[in-house]
Amino acid sequence: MSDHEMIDTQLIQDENSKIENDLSTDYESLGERLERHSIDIRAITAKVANYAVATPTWGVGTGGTRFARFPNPGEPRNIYEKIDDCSVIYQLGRATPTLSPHFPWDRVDDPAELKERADAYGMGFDAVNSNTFQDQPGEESYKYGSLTNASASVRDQAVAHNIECIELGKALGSKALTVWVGDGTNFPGQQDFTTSLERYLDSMREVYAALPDDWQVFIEHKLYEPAFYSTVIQDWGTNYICATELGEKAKCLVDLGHHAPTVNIEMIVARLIQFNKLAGFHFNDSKYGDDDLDSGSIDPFQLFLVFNELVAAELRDAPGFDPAYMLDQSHNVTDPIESLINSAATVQGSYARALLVDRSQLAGYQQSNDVLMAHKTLKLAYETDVAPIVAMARMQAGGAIDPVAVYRKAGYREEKARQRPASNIGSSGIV
Ligand code: LRH
Ligand code: MN
Repeated sequence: MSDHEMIDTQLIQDENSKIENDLSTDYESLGERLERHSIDIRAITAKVANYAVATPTWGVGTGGTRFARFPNPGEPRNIYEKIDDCSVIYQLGRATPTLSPHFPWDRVDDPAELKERADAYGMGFDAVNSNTFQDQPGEESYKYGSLTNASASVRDQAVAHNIECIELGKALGSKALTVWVGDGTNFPGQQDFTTSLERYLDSMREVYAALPDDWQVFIEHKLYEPAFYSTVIQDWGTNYICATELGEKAKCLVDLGHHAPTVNIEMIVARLIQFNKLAGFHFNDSKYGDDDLDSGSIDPFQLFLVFNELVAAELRDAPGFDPAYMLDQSHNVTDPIESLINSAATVQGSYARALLVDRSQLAGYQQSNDVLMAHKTLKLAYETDVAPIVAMARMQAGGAIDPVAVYRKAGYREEKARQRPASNIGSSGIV
């Protein structure tokens, strides 16, 4: 085992050899079935193998709510241990070669050290995330907002933080900054809607001006929380207006949990693609609010319908279509590593299913208003068990056919529990 692999590669090979024949049998029989629909399973597998989603560094710690957080044993205590844990997700699942860091949670004196640590695992950095939703010692408070705060000095502080994140991201090789602000109000009358958005745009124009030429800024909208009456960037419409106002380097990031339960998110995705403003995604799932549950765990059909729009855009080579894919989940009751391995595979599976849609047949039924057959064409792809494709892509990339089983067999969590003494039991909050 080299010092750059946390799981013994021999163990992965040994465990794969026990189930490889079953996988080949399942894969070949699925291949025959797809061939009857003139679909080449190997072409689909190659596309799935190239599909990547970033892990959130804040996702490998145990998540919590405002009521409590119940830390797992062997929690990562700093960004270096978080990168180690993310490398296990990549080594076993082979779908997550990049990390999305969050500052100041992941701030270190020399960001080059972080790059070195990730490089050693063959990993890189996706978008960096700023944080003007928590106060820092010795700084002005964001209690009444950050980029939209009535106080110019607080707004300047928030702008400076975002520019610092760009500098940290440059040192990591990142090419994008994600800006989510919790700014909003809890009472009607607390702030003027128009003034708040004007302040937001003025602040973001300064952040935008600091972007290197080859960078982008991802604006993340959210319906509510921490504000409970109004949120300045509350929906995709406001997000789109701001991204358009700022310029072509500004695009709209869709966090699946940031919409009211009944919202048609796949249609929002289609709109943002049509107008070349789709930045990418924070994948997770939810039933009520921003629950940050595992992707596809509550509404896998919605995730498939989102990928149906993405694959349609990919196949028609939609102008400027190059979304960033990231997970953004909070793991309150599972082992975060297991959840992230599983969620990355679930997202890959949604992509695989969307690739199986017979698009010329679908277009024909849509043109002839054969409603039922149009819907059945989508459902046929959705109801196809693509697990053999995702597992084959994983195995061929050197990963584990059954990554969670190998993770457990390796005893990684137990080993980390020995190495990493438990910290801050009983605290609350998402991280
Ligand atoms: C806000 C959000 C945002 C992150 C935070 C951890 O709810 O989705 O993307 O900064 O979670
Ligand atoms: Mn998010």
